[in-house]
This record gives sequence, structure tokens and C-alpha cells, in this order.
Amino acid sequence: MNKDSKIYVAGHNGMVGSAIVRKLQAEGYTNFVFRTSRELDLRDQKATADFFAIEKPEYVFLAAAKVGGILANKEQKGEYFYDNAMIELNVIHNAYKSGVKKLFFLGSSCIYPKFSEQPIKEEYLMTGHLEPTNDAYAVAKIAGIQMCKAYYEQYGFQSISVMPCNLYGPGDNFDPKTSHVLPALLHKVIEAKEHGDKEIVMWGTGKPKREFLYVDDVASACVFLMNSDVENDIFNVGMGDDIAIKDLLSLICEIVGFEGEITHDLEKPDGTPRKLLDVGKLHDLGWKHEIELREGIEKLYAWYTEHRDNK
Ligand code: GFB
Repeated sequence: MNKDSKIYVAGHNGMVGSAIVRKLQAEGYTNFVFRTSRELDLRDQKATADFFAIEKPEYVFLAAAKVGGILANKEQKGEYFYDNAMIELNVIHNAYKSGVKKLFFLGSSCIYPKFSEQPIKEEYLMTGHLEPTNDAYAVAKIAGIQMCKAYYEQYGFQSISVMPCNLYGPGDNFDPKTSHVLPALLHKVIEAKEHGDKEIVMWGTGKPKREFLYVDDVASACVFLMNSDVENDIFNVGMGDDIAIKDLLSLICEIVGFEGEITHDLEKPDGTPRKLLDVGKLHDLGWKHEIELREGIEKLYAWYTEHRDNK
């Protein structure tokens, strides 16, 4: 990408999209196209086709998606499937049709089989059954990956698909019902401390392990890959290390300064036991994360403290 290349970031107001914009701006890119979801509904085939035909961006970052934590994925499977599949079909197809030079597609580590060998390599895709709580979302994301591959094989359309571990950072969703585990627990611990509560309720057993990455790190990987010579491939992005949910909660309690008891809501699902990514393929190209977990949680705690009242 040149510094004046015309770049469309789909989902620029979301947690990942806004981090990609911050990274691109920091690196001196200046020529952006943005549309809010109100201005352009990417599930609308005609509106999306018209947008690409008129704007003709040179590069596309597809970070627009319907996302959420384990419960939202489980309870709204139809919406997770339809919204994500429609966005992908419309954006990838019209990017190709309008002559986009390269597209970035944001996937998710939940595309891999529930009981994958650990750490998970990119080649394990479609080698086993999916985790049932997020199978609808995962199939929609797998469709996007396969579409990118098919459009490269038939038309030579260039694209990079990235599969991140659980992401967190500025702009995250802190709604206890729909959010991912890290912002959910951070929110609960802050509230418990403020209210002087004696206990925190964690969903599930706390035994599953998850890998977390600060969103600015994933944004740096996205820009790095868009500027690489790779014409079509899929890459895992993560820290290369994971933590049990109960230990994550202890770490958050330590950072926030809460000393209450931890109890469990066992009606809530545990989900997949472990999904540690093998990030060797991306490391071999020369990229590595910068922000470790404690530092990232401290940054998010500071960000949330500042922005919470305005939300
Ligand atoms: O981030 P999360 O919601 O989703 O984490 P997944 C779920 C894990 O954290 C489960 C436990 O083991 C939960 O039992 N947990 C404990 C909690 N307390 C809480 C809480 O208060 N809130 C939440 N949300 N979890 C999602 C997929 O899976 O990961 C998506 O559903 C996507 O499709 C995303 O791939 C990255 O890591 O299980």
C-alpha cells in the first residue's frame, strides 16, 4: 500500500476496525473511505455494489462483523450466521468486481475444530467438529475464508485472512450478557469493588483456557500482512500463550484491587476447553506481538475508567 492509496476500512467504528485506522494513520496513510453501518448496510447487496462501483477503493480491510461472547453466539445463531455471511459475500464479491488490489478478512480462532491438537495450526481448518456454542458464527467465517481462496484461485483476487485469538481493547463491549470474557470480568470486578460486594460470579467452571491479544497488536499484524508479498493465505494471530479463565479473573482482581470471593454460575457454558493458536507462520514472516496480558489489562482498565461514564 502507498501512503496515498485509497483504503476502505469496513467496520471502522468497531474495536478492531478503529485499531486498524489508528495504526494506518500512525504509519502515515491518509486516503480513507469510511461508512457507518447506518450509512451503508453491508448486508444489502445493491447498496454494497453501488458503494464499491462509486468509491473504487484500492485496498479493503473487512473488519465489519456481528460479534459477541459465548452466550450471545449461542443464543443468536441465526443473526450471527446471516449478518456475517451476507457482509462477507457482498464485500468480498464487490471488492473483486470493482478492482480492489488486496483485501484483508478478519476471521476468528473458533473456526478450528473443538478438540484440535494444541497449539492449533492453520492447516487444522475443517479437520473436525466445531464447538457447538459458536458453530453458526464459525461456519459463516469459514465461508469467508473459502470465498477468499476461491476468488484467488479463479480470478487471482488477492486477500489475506487472519484468525485472531480472543481480542480485547479500547472500544470493547462491556455488556455482561453479550461481551467476551475479558471485558465482562473486568466490568464485573470494577462494579463489585465500587459496590463493596463480597463476591464475584464467574460463568462456568473457570477451567477452560483462552489466549488473549490486545487489539492494537492485531491491527499491527493486519497492516504488516497487507504490506507483505503474500497474495492469498490464512494466518493465526495471537500471543502464543494462554491462561485458565479462573487465573484470568484472579489477575483482573489483583489489577483492580478486589479481594472478594469467586463463585460459579454452572448454568452458563464452558465452551471449548482450549484454543491456543500456533503463531509460528506469522512469526516466520517477522511479526510478533508487543503488549503482554497484564499490561494490556491495565491499559484497558485505564481506558474503561475514562470512557465508562460516556457510554
Ligand atoms: O470470550 P468468551 O465469551 O467466548 O469466553 P469464547 C467464554 C469463556 O469464559 C467460557 C467463561 O469458558 C465462559 O464460561 N466466562 C466466565 C465468561 N465468566 C464469563 C463472563 O462473565 N462472560 C463471558 N462471556 N464468559 C467466543 C466465540 O468463544 O470467542 C466467538 O463464541 C469468538 O465466536 C470469540 O470466536 C473469540 O472464547 O468461548
